[in-house]
Amino acid sequence: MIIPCMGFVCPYWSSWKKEIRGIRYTSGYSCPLDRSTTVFSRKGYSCSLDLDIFQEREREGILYSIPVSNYSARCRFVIYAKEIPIEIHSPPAGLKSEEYLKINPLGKVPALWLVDNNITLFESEVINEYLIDKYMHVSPSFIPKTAEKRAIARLSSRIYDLYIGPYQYGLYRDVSMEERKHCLESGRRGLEVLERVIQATPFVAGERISLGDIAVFPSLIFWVYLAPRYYDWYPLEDLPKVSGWFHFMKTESSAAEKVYKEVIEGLETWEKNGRFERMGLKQRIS
Ligand SMILES: N[C@@H](CCC(=O)N[C@@H](CS)C(=O)NCC(=O)O)C(=O)O
Ligand SMILES: *[C@@H]1O[C@H](CO)[C@@H](O)[C@H](O)[C@H]1NC(C)=O
Ligand SMILES: CC(=O)N[C@H]1CO[C@H](CO)[C@@H](O)[C@@H]1O
Repeated sequence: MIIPCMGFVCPYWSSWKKEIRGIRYTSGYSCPLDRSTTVFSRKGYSCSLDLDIFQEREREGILYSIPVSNYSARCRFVIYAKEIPIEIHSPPAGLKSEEYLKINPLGKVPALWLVDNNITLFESEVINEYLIDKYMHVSPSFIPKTAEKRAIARLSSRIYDLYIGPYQYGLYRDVSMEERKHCLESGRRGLEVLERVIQATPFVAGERISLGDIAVFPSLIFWVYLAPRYYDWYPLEDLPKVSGWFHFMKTESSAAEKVYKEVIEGLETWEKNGRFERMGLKQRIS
């Protein structure tokens, strides 16, 4: 894959000086990948390079994922955005099958199997940190520029995982009215905390997309889609930063659009299969 880069937008440039095969890059900008098949054609501030890292193998691994799964969606986002050659499969024979438990002993999605060393990773945040680390040089980096912004990205993700995520089942599981009310109120408190923390300029942690955006975005689709439809309740009301950010994220990139579509289609399938009618939701609410 030849990726042409121009001027200062070249995502593969770093600002250190380097001599590559006898050519000195006096501008102070050079491609950080020093691989034998890397091709440079220099003309002012432009270069192009052959990312042979993507040609060595047909695939780097397999991500086990389910389209509606908000946690799997986090990892798909990174794979789509960086165009990493990782295949995306459903768990073979179901989440709790013997076959899948050999892949992820927790019987959950996502899980990532790596061709190279036959290692399997699970836990979405761990998989994403691995992908971001491994493919650091492939844009977008998902790494904010300062330590403080990186901390805000992690804080946003943590707030979701600890103070919003645990209540999400109240949106779509068959639970008592009381429990549902508790879930929605608790989730809303988590969203209010998020409002205090995120920058929304335009991303969670400033001007660069980060793990914080990817951790929260797929899950918020559940709240924004289901709550008004079934509970006549608007979870992002009076949260201008969170709602502005969420609506920005929907079309932020083709990766974001793809993830959004996959999760929405998953929720629509639930509706078509009568999930909410079986729960008696419509009658109970009205
Ligand atoms: N902490 C895990 C959570 C993964 C998770 O709960 N996945 C859900 C789908 S989004 C799942 O597989 N649930 C099936 C189950 O827990 O039995 C992560 O971040 O990957
Ligand atoms: C890969 O790892 C799994 C699980 O540890 C093991 O069962 C399998 O034999 C390994 N495959 C290879 C080719 O080493
Ligand atoms: C459908 C789905 O994958 N839902 C998951 C979304 O996240 C919550 C927790 O944050 C999980 O409990 C759900 O399983």
